[in-house]
Amino acid sequence: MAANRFADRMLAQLDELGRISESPDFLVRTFLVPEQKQAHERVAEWMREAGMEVEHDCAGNVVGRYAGTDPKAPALMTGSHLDTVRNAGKYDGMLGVIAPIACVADLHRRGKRMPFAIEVVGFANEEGTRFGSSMTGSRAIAGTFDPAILEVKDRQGVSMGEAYKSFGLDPHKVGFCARQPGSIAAFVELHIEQGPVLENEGLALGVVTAISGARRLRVEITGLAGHAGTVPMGQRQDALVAAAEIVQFIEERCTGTPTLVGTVGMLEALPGAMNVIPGKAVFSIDIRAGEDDVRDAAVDAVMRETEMVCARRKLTFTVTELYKSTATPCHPKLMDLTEAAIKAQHLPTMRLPSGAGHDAATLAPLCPVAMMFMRCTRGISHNPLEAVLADDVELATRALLHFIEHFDPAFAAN
Ligand code: HGY
Ligand code: MN
Ligand code: MN
Repeated sequence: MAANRFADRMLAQLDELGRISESPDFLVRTFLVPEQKQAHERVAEWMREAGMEVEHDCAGNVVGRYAGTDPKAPALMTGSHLDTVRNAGKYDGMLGVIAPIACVADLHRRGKRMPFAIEVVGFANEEGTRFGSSMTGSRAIAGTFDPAILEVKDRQGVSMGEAYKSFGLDPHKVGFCARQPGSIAAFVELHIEQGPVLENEGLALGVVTAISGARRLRVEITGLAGHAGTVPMGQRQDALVAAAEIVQFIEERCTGTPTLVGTVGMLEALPGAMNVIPGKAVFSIDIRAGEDDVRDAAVDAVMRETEMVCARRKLTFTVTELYKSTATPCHPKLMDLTEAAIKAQHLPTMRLPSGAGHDAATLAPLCPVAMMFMRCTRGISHNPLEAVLADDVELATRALLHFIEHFDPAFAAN
């Protein structure tokens, strides 16, 4: 067991954040809700205690900055997201914010400054749980925020723009927190693997090679609501049965191709009564792959199938693309530094791709990126059973601190 410099306090902080939820029954902390403010303010306190200047930026991120000795040097940015899915675990995202705060606190305690500033970001809306559209906070910082997304509405019909106003932020200023190219030397993110590979290999930490690109769409199929008892089976325009055919097709089309995955996470039959033939079906599609062309070919196939099913059943449909990210490679020299940082903890390691999306991928247009994965128990995530080992948390934080203390902002040129 590694002596405990970091893990005990970090696990207590993660437990505390895990209790800040919109539901008393499970962890859910979405976007532009009071619980986001509560969590961000708590994180801001920990950032200040660690010697950082803190800002709640115009996109809703919380940003801590630990100045370096050379104010002209580009900063090293690190962090992850503070929002969650519904019925979430308490390490997905939050670990990657609490760990760098612990690293900076350690530098601060030693009175050490790096030649570059360190920025720790708690990103808003990485998951997209409330509006479907995700990565808002990191897109804003990367300078790729699309204001059209402000029109997207949540299940209550509240648009993201209105939610920004209710939260106390000006929706027209979300893009103002974009960083100047060259001002950030690199971004590194510590995150649980959310899969079983490290645990199966008996490894605590891994080096991420690339982050899969995802596409998220919302499909709305319209048929004809009718009486469940009187309309003969051959004369129905049942939107839900059509959706079911398409869901089945998605599984078939996405099975058997390495790194290609397809998921329907949300499906709603409307009007939603037991004795009414669904006149409308609304469902989500999430398709990802390590290569964009593999993913896009699958999306195209699903769209063709949707057209055929709806034509055959005399239904209409609309498709809204909510999110699209490209597959993102991590920078080779940052992968080497990540690997060296893990090996400095006297640990074996491996390199592996990320099937999950991360803020790191969104920041790639701004600067080179790296990710370090930490084992999670049975690879479970997006689930309250998400769990980690204290020893791994300790070793991951030490490795991240090693990365920070050995980082050279001019790495790409050397
Ligand atoms: O969906 C994802 O890959 C991430 O959890 N946002
Ligand atoms: Mn997640
Ligand atoms: Mn995550």
